[in-house]
Amino acid sequence: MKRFGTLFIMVIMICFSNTAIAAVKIKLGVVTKPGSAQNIVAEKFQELIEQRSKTNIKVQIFHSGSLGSETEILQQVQMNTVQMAIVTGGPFDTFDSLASVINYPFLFKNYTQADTILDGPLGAELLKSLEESGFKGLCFSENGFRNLTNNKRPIKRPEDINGLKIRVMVSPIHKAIWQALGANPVPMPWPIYTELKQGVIDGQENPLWVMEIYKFYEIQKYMTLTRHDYSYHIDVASLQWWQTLNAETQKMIQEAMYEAAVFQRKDNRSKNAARLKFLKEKGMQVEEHPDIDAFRSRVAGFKDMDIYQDPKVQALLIKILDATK
Ligand code: EAX
Repeated sequence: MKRFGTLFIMVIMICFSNTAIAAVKIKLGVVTKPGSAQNIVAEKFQELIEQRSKTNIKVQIFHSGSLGSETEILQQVQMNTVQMAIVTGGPFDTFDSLASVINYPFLFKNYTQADTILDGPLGAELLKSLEESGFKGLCFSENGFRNLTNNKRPIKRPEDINGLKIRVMVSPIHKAIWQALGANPVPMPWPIYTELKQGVIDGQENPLWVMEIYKFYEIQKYMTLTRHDYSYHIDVASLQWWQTLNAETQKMIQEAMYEAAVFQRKDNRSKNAARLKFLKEKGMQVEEHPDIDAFRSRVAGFKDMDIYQDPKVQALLIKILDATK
């Protein structure tokens, strides 16, 4: 009877240690400032997880570059000095070449395709692969489709871009895209307002919310709706840290982050029409119907590029290209 009692207590203890939500403090990094897509995900996640864990889990958001560039944030996540981050797809492809697949130009034609692929098994393949570089990939949120702005001239066709100095993310594939489009691409970490203002660069490309939140309408006259790239964020945790959490805590974090991501994507999409109107009212001259076929044909041979020759990368690219035909 006594032995049975001890066993019973042990079983109860094991159950509790496996189900209790760990008391943890999470440092979460984003490079952008409040109001930005990344911050909306971060704040929603903080709200959900603190509520559900009854504040056992506390989140401190480090934003506006207080932890350095996106590359530097990712390095801190690898070392577990920062536990979580919402980071734009661009800088990821220097950590895991599989990320360059999603940065492929004109890959997703619409949001449904993006959601289906990224929330499905192909997205899961990329998230899993990140473990090799020390990240626990949780899910995807979004910047949105990227558009070109510049301060020199209206752009309708790739020829109009010739020689423009366009800032690109620190990503080999983004650099290659703008080289192929005839620009002089300048890789540079975020933020870039000062460089645009001083004319160190002529233009940049980003989704509409960036032009509004970062007030690019003050310093960029022309915008072209090129939608050349669906810009995603990967919402990650430090793998080293993740492995210290019990299953129940992991599950709660995973679910809260996914809900935050879905909330943010919807929020972002619902605001685009108003943003376009706002930017025009602020005086931006917008080319809404550029010659997209001409842009596409400049990057048509991209799957033969060196970046995509690694068999693992090529295999994922072919699967996604097939699924997005
Ligand atoms: O989200 O570096 C970039 O162009 C990103 O899109 C930026 O972090 C805004």
